[in-house]
Amino acid sequence: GMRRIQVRVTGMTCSACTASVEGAISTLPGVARASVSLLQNKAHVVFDPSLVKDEDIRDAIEDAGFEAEVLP
Ligand code: 9UX
Repeated sequence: GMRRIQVRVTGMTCSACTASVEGAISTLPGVARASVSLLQNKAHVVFDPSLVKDEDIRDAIEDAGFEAEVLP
């Protein structure tokens, strides 16, 4: 089945930042949906855990230049 997580994302200051985080997550295999809130400093991601792991999502956000922490 699909897994959904929330990720705390810090360092986003404008809507282009949120777009770039969404883009970075969306290109990963197995990601069905990625939405990022600038006001909440959070990403919601729905994905197939057989294709991509929590850590891969965190790493993609960090590679895009932001700090990321998967929330419990
Ligand atoms: Mo504009 Mo958001 O440079 O970093 S994309 S503030």
